[in-house]
Order: sequence, then structure tokens, then C-alpha cells
Amino acid sequence: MSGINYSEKIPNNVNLTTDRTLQRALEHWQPHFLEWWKGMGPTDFQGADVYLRTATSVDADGWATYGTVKMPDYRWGIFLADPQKDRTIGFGDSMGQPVWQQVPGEYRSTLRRLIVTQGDTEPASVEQQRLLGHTCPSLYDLRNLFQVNVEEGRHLWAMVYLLHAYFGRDGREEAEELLARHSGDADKPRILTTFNEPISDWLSFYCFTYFTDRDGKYQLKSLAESGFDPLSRTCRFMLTEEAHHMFVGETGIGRVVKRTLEVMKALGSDDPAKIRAAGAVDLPLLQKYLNFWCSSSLDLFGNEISSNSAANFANGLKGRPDESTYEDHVLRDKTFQLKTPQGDQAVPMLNALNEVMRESYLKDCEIGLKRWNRQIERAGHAFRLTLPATNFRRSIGAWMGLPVGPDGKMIAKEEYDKNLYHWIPSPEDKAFVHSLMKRVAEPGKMAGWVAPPERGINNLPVEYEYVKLH
Ligand code: BYC
Repeated sequence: MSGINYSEKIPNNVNLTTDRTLQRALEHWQPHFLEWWKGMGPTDFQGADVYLRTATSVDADGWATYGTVKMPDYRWGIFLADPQKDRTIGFGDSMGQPVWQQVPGEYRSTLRRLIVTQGDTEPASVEQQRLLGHTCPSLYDLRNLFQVNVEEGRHLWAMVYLLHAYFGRDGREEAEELLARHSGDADKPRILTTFNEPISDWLSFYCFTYFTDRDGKYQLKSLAESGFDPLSRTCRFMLTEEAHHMFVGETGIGRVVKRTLEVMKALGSDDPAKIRAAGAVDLPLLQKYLNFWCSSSLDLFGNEISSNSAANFANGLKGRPDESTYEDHVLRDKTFQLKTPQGDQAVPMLNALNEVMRESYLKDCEIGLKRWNRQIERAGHAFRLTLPATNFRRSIGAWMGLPVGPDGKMIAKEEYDKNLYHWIPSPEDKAFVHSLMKRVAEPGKMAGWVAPPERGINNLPVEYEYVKLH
């Protein structure tokens, strides 16, 4: 089961040949996907040879092989983690019952909505990043961008497989719609706001892969708990791919911090104007980017009080990340202390699960912050990077649209408006960051605003020509 069949048109480990109707339907969707990739994927690099990893098995050890591939020839396919024998539903009111191999009729539309929302983010991120290749800080980074992009494309395949295999005609229509909505499109935007934000510079790309891909990790972890077994198995395998995306974010920001500290040392100054004049990103500017992308990604968890999340949990559709680490898996008698603009409020735990997830997500976000701050501390500087308060700049939930600073304190609207560009990138800040974005495409060379990585990909040297541009 673990091995992937690459001899077929659509690589898969789900015995696709045994279901001709499904195979035909997916083979019909495949050229639409490729058209979308060529039209909306990375611009101008379709002929480049890229050093990419491809899944060969879904085993924990050695699932990836590395090789040089032109992106349109990447073998996108359908890979599910192996089934767990006698798996039972691990939470909610049906806890302990066998997991479902088919969609229960009563949960059909909810499951479809969850799968479509998840699926929508994957091509959205490819669209958001499509121009970044032109301003890559190095070939190493360019390769990482493309690795992330092809894997997001594969994550779309993962969700489209579920739609085609389990949701009949509605599912096939939704699969087409996933290619028809586009990031930032005025008429047909992507479903979730963050996926309509442009990512036109590499600092944003690092922040996106740090914060937004981490939301992906948490959402996928919660769907991996699902009682709908094919969804669980799909998400379990997607999580193994997701880890690299967050690595790109965490090491990317770490490399920016490292370079800035080198420039500060050389200048003997922490004056942002001098650091910018020397072509590096001052730490307060980095803080603004963290504030922007963290607050934007926090919205992706939905409302703090959500009857959807309560029903999804009670019905065994969507659990908490790492559900087995909790004691109570039913949560009918528990309450949660929620911070609201009207004061603290006790709400049924079931209705507060989006917030529970948001809290564990934020703890995970702290890990990188600690590492970056250690770098800053070691260099002898007092400055510390922080995460903004969860109620800062929220566009969804109880704090939506309220004038709250990154320290979590409510302030007068005028003061908020006046200070917003002290907290998130101003148009001038963005223009400065854009001015740094110049393509560096010689093997081993690095843009001046980011330090080289500590090591290359798959034990190759950093100087390796990871993308051959021709
Ligand atoms: N923007 O009860 P509520 C990733 C809607 S990232 C716009 O509060 P619920 C990736 C909501 O749909 C992970 N609308 O929320 C990362 C609902 O609408 P309906 C993506 C929003 O349902 C990087 C209404 O508001 N995965 O993989 O508990 C690169 C009330 O909703 C938003 C998923 O999201 C928003 N931010 O939870 C590539 C997992 N938030 O139904 C990929 C699947 C809420 O009343 N999705 N709404 O019309 C879900 O689990 C849930 O849909 C949400 C919301 C977590 C998004």
C-alpha cells in the first residue's frame, strides 16, 4: 500500500485502476489542472530544471526522492497515509465507533465545505507567490519556493481526489471551481481573506510560510483526526510535506535576522535608517511584517465562539490537533474562559474550539521567536521580536474591527488609525522592502539582505545550482 504507482497517468497509492469511472473523471480534471498551473503557477520558469523532491512512498522513512525536474513534468498525484487497522472515532458523541470509509449522508455538505475550504487555500498560495521567482535572493531560495509551490499543487490534488471519489457530481463541480476562483480576483476571490493578500516580496513569503503554513499544519492536524477516514489519511500524508514549508519560513526569517545583525555590527549602529541605507531589514521593520502576517493568519481559525466548530467536533468530523493528548474527548460538560471586549466570559468548551486551536497554534509560533531572539541576544542587543496580541487587527470574531494595539489594549479609534503604520508595514516600508528584491541567480550567491542558509538541500552544498535557468 505504501508504494506509489508511477506507471500510471496519475501517480497514486489508492489503486486508481480498479475504479475506472473515478480514474476517468480525474484524468479529465488533470489537463485543467495543468492549464491552471501554466497560467497561474510560477511565471516564466516552466522550462527551468529544478532540484525537487517527489514522494515515492508514504512510509515514515524515505518517502522522498530528489532529482531535477521541469515543474510542469512534476508527478502530481494522490497519496494517502496507510490505513490504521480497526481505527475508531477518537472524539465527539460517536467516540469509539468505527471510522467511516464513506461519507455519512447527514454530514455530506459539512464535510464537502471543509474539504473545499482546505482545498481552496492550496492553489491560492501558488497564485499569491507566482511572481516571486523573478526576485529570488538565491537559487537555493528559488528552489525552495518551487518545492513549496509544487507541493501546494499536490495538496490541491489531495482534496480534489476526495471530492471526486466521495462527493459525486457536486464534488466534481467543486473541483472545477477550485481552479476558477483566484487569489485577489475581484469577482471570484479565494474563500479565506489571507489567501487574497498579495505576496510580492520574499520577506512576506518567509512570514507566510512561517505563520500561514503553520495554520495549515493545525487545520490539517485537526482534519487528520476526522472520523471520515479517507480525509484523515490524506491529511496525515500532507502534514509530512507541510513541515518543509514551515522550515523555509523559520530559517528564512532567521537568516534575515542574522544578516541584519551582521550589518548592525559592521555599522556599529542599530539606527533603522542606517541599516536600510546599507541594504538590510531593520528589526522594527521585521516586527511589522510579523505583526501583519501573524494577525492575518489568526483570522484563519474562525470565530472564537462557533457553533460550526462545536458541531464538527461533536459529530466526529474535525477534532483538535493531537486529540489523543487531551483527557476529555467529548467536552459536553467543560467551559472555556474567553476574553471578549465585554470582559471575560465562560462559554461551552465545544463552542470555543477555534480559540483552543488558536491558542495551541500561538504556542507553536513562539518557538521561532525564541530562536530569533536568542540570535539577537547573543549579538548583545536589547531588542526582542514579539507576537502581536491575539485581539490585534482582527477581521473576524469578537474583536473584529476594534481599535486594539499589538499589546492587546483597546485604544481610541483615532489613535489606532494614527499608529497603524507603526505596527504593520506602511506603504514606504513596503516600497523599501521591494527595493531590496533584486534577483540573485548565480550559484552560491546571496542577496545582501539575507544570510546564506547553514546547509544546502539533501546534503548538497549551498553553492549547488538548485535551479538551472538556461
Ligand atoms: N475568512 O463558525 P466560524 C493551509 C466563515 S491553511 C472568511 O467562525 P468555522 C495552507 C466560515 O466559513 C488551512 N470566512 O468558523 C497554508 C463560516 O461561513 P458559513 C486551511 C471565514 O466554520 C498555506 C462563517 O465564517 N484549512 O492549509 O468554525 C499555504 C462562520 O464561521 C473565515 C482550513 O481552513 C475567514 N478567516 O471555521 C497553503 C480547514 N473564518 O459556513 C495552504 C477547513 C470563518 O457560515 N476549514 N469564516 O458560510 C475550516 O475548518 C473552517 O471552515 C474554518 C472556519 C477554520 C476556516
